[in-house]
Amino acid sequence: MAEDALIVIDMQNDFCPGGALAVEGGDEIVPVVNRLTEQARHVILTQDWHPPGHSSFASSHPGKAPFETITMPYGEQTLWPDHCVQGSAGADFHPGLRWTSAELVVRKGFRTEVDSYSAFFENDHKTPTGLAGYLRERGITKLRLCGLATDYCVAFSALDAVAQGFSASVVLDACRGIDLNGSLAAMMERMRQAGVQIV
Ligand code: VGL
Ligand code: ZN
Repeated sequence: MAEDALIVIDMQNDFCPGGALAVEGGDEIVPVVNRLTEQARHVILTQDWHPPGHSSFASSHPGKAPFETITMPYGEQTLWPDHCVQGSAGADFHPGLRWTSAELVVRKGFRTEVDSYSAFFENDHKTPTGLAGYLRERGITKLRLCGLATDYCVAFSALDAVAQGFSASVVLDACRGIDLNGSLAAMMERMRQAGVQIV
């Protein structure tokens, strides 16, 4: 039987106001996400989980500042402030998030040399997280996505979901974006073109 799941992306302290890579209004969506979680049959969370000195941190590249771009062996990479360091309070889920019912937490970005926005593949678009196989084995075919940030981890997860043959809808009320150099409009358009439903 076809099953559906809610994928809650990176609802972590560092992406909320006061955090290292705060997304405006990131904390406002917590009650909305909690409501979706209550309604969902299956709940899966992702957790951005970087080792200290991760290659996506501007601090790992002398002379570079956060939000600049560098070329990595796998392509362009935006540099970020140090965030979601493994085991730090910033990497914890927002304290108001109700995630007891979650069946799986997918950690990503834990390899020093490659960043990972998507819940499915790292930014080399080759290294899988294992999520697609997990969902297939469990007969889950329909995904709803929410969380932070709309134009990075949520969008890349939704794009990979449809590319992997899942149906994907993004619940915009339960997302907030970073919007770096027009990234929000650009990623919304890419999602629409790819067949991601925006609700
Ligand atoms: C994210 C930038 C860096 C996200 C994660 O969750 O959207 N963005 N790491
Ligand atoms: Zn990150």
